Amino acid sequence: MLYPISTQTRTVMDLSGIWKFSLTENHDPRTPLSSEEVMAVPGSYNEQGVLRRIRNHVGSVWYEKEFEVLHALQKERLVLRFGSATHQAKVYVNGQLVMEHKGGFMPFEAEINDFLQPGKNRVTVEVNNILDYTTLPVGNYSEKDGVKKNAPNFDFFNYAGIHRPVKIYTTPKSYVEDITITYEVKGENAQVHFKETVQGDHDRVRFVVRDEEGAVVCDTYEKSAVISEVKLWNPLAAYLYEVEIHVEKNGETVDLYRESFGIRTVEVKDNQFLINGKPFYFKGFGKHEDFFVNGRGLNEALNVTDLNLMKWLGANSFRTAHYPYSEEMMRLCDRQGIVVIDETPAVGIMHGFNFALFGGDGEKKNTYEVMDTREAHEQVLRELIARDKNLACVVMWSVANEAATQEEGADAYFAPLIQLTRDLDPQKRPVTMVLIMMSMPHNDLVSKYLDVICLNRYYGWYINTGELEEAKSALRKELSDWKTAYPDTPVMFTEYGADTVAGFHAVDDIPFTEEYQVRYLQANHEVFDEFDHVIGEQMWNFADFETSVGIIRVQGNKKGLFTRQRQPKMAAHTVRERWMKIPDFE
Ligand code: GCB
Repeated sequence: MLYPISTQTRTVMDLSGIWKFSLTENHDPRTPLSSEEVMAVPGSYNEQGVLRRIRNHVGSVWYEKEFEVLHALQKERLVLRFGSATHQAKVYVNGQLVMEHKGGFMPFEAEINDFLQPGKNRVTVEVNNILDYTTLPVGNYSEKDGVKKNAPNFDFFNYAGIHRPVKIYTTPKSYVEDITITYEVKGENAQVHFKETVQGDHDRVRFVVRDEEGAVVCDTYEKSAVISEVKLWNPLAAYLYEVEIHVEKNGETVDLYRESFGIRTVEVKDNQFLINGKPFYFKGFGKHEDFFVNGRGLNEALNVTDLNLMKWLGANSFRTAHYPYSEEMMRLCDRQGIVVIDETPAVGIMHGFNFALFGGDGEKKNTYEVMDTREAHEQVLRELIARDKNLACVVMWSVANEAATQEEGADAYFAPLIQLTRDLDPQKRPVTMVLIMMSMPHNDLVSKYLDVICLNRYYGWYINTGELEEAKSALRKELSDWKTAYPDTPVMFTEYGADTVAGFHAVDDIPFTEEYQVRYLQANHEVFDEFDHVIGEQMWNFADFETSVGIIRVQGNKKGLFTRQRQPKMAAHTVRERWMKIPDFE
C-alpha cells in the first residue's frame, strides 16, 4: 500500500485534529455521535482522557469527524486512509460501513466516492482494544460478572485509539496502486527493476529516476534500468534516489507517483552482517512508540529528537519493538540512515508466562495448543512487508519477540512463518526472531531457521541480580554454548538492561541506581567484546516507557538510557564513550 503524497495528479487532505469521542458501547453510526467528549487524532485516548474510566476502558470507543470535499476533487478517486487504529476498527461514512481492519499497527484504506453526499460528510470509527489468544499482540481478555479485563501478555501499556494520521487522498481513475523496487549492485553500477501495479485504462508506464541533486539518471519504459556510478545508501550516510512513475494515456501523464529508494546490499555471511559488503556492528536499542500525553500516537518532533539523541550517542540502529512503527518514522529513518530491524506485533506468544524474577519458566508449556494467532501472524507479515519492502533502512525482519520457542509446537508454528517472510520479501533480507531467556542453545527450536540469533538477556537483572561477576560468567557460558551449537550463525543482543530510577544513587552494586545501570551495561559489554560472532548490541530500552501497573514496575519500565522525557541517565554518557569508539563497520 503506497504512502499518500501530493503530486501534480494527486492531493492529500489530513483529517488530524479534534474528533468527537465517546465510550458508548452501542452507538448506531447512522445517527451523529452525541457526545461532549473529544480526542485529538492522532493520539492514544488513554492519556488524553485523564480519568480511569477512559484510561483503563476495555472494549469499543467511538470517534467521529465531519469533513467536506472540494467540489473539483469529486471526479477523482477519493481514498480514506488510516495510518493505524489500535487494535480493531470499523469505519463508517455517513452511517455506512466502508471498511473493517484488525491489527493495531498497519495502514488500511477504502475508496469512499460512493458513500459521499453533497456538503458535509461524517466519518465515524468504532475502535476496539480487546486482545486475546487470536490477536497480535496477545492479550488475556476475560469477562466475569459483567466486568471486562484486558490484561496484556506483554510489558507495555495497551494504548489504544487512532494512533496515526487519517487522510483522504485522491488519485485519478487510472492510477499507480503499488511499486516494488529491487536491484543488483554490479561493481560501480546498479541494475534496478520496477514492478508496478496500475489500475484503470492506460497505455504505458514510464519510470524517471532522479538522484539527490535532481539529475535524471534514467528515463525508461522498460521494467529495468542501469544506474551507473551508483551512490549507495549507507548507515548514517543515506542516499536516496527517487523514481517518478508516470501512468500514460495518449502520450500524457494521467497519474504520477514518487517513491524514494536507497540502494544497498545486506547479507549474512561468515558470521558477519554485511551491509554493502562490509561487516556492520549494530549499536542501538529496542524502542517503543511511547510518550506523555500522546501515548502511542504519532509524535514527529519526538521521532526527530530520538534519532538525534541516537546520533549523539554514536548509535546506528534500533528494533521496532514490539510492533511496526509509523510510516513517518520509517521514512525518517530511511532519510537519516538509521538502520532498522522491522518487527511484527507478535509479542506474548507464550501461555502462562511468568517473569523469570518469580522463578517461572513458561510453566504451562502448551502455548501452541491454546493459542490461535497464526491467521493474524500471516496477515501482519503480508501487510508489513507490503508496506516497508522498498525501505533501505530495513535490513532484517523480526518475525516475533520472545515467543515460547523452547516449547513443543514452536517448530511447526514458526517454520512456515519464517518461510513466508522470505517468500514475501522482494529484497530477500535476513530474517530473525528474538529469543527469550528460557530459549537456550540446548532447547530452542527455531534458531536453526534464523539468519541471526537475537537474544534478550538479563544476566545481572532478572537473574544474578546485583551480582555482576556471576552475571558475566553465566553470559560467557551461554555465548560459548551458542557458538558450539550454531557455529555459522551470528548472534546479537536485542535486549539487555536494568531498571534505573533517575536520581537513585549508591556506592555498591545496588539495583535501580544509576551507578548500577552503568556497571551492569559495562559488565555485559565486557563479555560481548570477547566473542567475534556477536554482531551487535541493542540495549533495552532507549527510554523509560509506560506499562500496566504491577509490583515490578515503578510507574512504568525504567530500563531506559533516557528518562521518558528524554533526559540522559548517567549511563548515557558512558555508553556514548563506548559507542563513539566502535565504528559502524569493522
Ligand atoms: C523483555 C521483553 C520486553 C520487556 C523487558 C523487561 O524481555 O521483550 O518487552 O519490557 O523484557 O524489561 O522486562
